[in-house]
Amino acid sequence: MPHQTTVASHFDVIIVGAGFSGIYLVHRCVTAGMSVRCYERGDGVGGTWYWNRYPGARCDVESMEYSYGFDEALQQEWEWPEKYSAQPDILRYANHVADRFDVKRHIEFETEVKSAHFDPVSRLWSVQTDHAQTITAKFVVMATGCISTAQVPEIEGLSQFKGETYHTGAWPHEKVDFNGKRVAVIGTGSSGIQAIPEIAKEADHLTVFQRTANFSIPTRNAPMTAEYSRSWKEGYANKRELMRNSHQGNTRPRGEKSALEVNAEERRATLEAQWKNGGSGFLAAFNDILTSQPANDTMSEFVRNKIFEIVKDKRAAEILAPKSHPIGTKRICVDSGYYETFNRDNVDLIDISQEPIERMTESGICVGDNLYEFDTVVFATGFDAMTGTLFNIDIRGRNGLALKEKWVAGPRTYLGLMSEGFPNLFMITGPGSPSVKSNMLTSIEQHVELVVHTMVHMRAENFELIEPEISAEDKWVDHVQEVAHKTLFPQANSWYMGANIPGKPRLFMPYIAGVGTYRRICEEVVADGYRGFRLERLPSAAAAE
Ligand code: N01
Repeated sequence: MPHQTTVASHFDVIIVGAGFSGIYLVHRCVTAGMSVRCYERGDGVGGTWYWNRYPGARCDVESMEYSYGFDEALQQEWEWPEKYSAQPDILRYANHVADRFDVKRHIEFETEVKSAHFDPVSRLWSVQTDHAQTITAKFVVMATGCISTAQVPEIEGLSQFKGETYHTGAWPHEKVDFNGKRVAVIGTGSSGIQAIPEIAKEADHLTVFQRTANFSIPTRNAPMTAEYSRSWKEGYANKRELMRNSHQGNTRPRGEKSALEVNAEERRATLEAQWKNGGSGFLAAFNDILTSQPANDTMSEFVRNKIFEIVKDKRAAEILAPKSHPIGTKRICVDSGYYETFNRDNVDLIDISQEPIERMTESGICVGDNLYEFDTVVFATGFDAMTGTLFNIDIRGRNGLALKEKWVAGPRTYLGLMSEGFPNLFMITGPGSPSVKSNMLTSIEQHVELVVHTMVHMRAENFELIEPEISAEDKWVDHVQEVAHKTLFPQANSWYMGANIPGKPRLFMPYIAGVGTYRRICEEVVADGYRGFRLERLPSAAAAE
């Protein structure tokens, strides 16, 4: 992708990031007649799907749902090859959409935004990139994604390791060759669980280092059939509406019964049917899996038994069977042959829950007295989620206050959209919104449409600035926590809680009252004259009223 250089130095809107949020934002802003510039550190669009090219990378939301719904022709013409799409197909789709809506000419690729400072005198944001450009804009929209800052743990001696190292979230564009190699994978979250079966097929030997056992459900992926695709396309209008008003931004039915109100036989039959069906919808088999410990225990036990059925080596099965958290309270994983991989002769599993990786040497990884030697080490160690990417940019609002300082005890937003003290700075799927606890595409579309609607409204009404009132923000932050604490989620050391990053404040970041509920709250806020936001006109415009 050719690198473009900004000629103009002022725009109505600066967008940071050209993933699914950034692509749609550019399109909506341009359609609304705004001048817009988008900065993207990669050399192409796609965000998550641009960076996460590891073998086995695949979305766990069905493609018919994990796609834009804003344009009828687009959703009718696009053909997905599989039920759950692989990364290359999703990236192809992102490029198709960006080309179809002529978005790329508004994007400056291979350009990283380093800082964004609000100037209270000009009432503009001043944005600096790593190309030493300074650009001003009335609005800045952070379309930076929720899991976009890859986290490599600080392991003593890592830099001395002579072999190759990779992180799943920053995978090279060229194929990584594991043939004949002794490979280590550190981490067994969604990325590790997808990559491990693929790497095992190729590597001479694979050693998996597991700190926390995770629950994983078979995907049961299949090629898309014409009939299935047609059934979706004929009913898209209704289905999208259903998604927008659903709990998680998808069409998946939620179980109506408690796991405890049925007898053991019926419970097992329901879980067997869901297991056979596959996918993360497994969690929705009953309505109280994430709110009732006894209900959760029944499902956790069912999956543990499945692991014992699949994995032949009982010692490995014991290590793989999760016991440290209720099922679903860490992001549920989906896989294609994950547990089966541990039946292969060329795969070993090392439990590092009690004895962590001590250090790395030139040739490998030390745990206790053992040195394991490798040619390649793959870090599937996750991300500094939801706040990491925002903190990597020096964002300063009124009075020079840094976002990082304001959020020192955890993110503080109103509706996950804005933070007080940072006027005209929007976040797409920010902390405090359904974001990562929903179908991201549904939530992205809602936020993009809301943000653009707000900017258009401000233009029409001569408003210069918008910013949350501190009281509305405080109430929202409390509300997000209150909703989370009615569930089992806070029990797990998850990245939702910031627990995967040493020193990160522990609080539940996404809003989990449901996508439909959240949408209604936002609609009411807007209908009520942007309740909880302060809208300011220029002093001259206000005087003329
Ligand atoms: O990251 P993770 P991920 N020593 O944080 C371990 C989305 N996603 O990239 O659990 C040893 O979940 C860590 O151990 P522990 C999805 O939202 C979606 O896999 O912290 N181990 C854990 O096992 C997902 O949730 C899809 O004890 C260390 C692993 O590394 C999110 O991305 C596919 C360690 C990290 O797991 C992130 O998933 C892929 C250390 N020092 C990703 N540090 C789909 O749509 C960390 N770990 C299917």
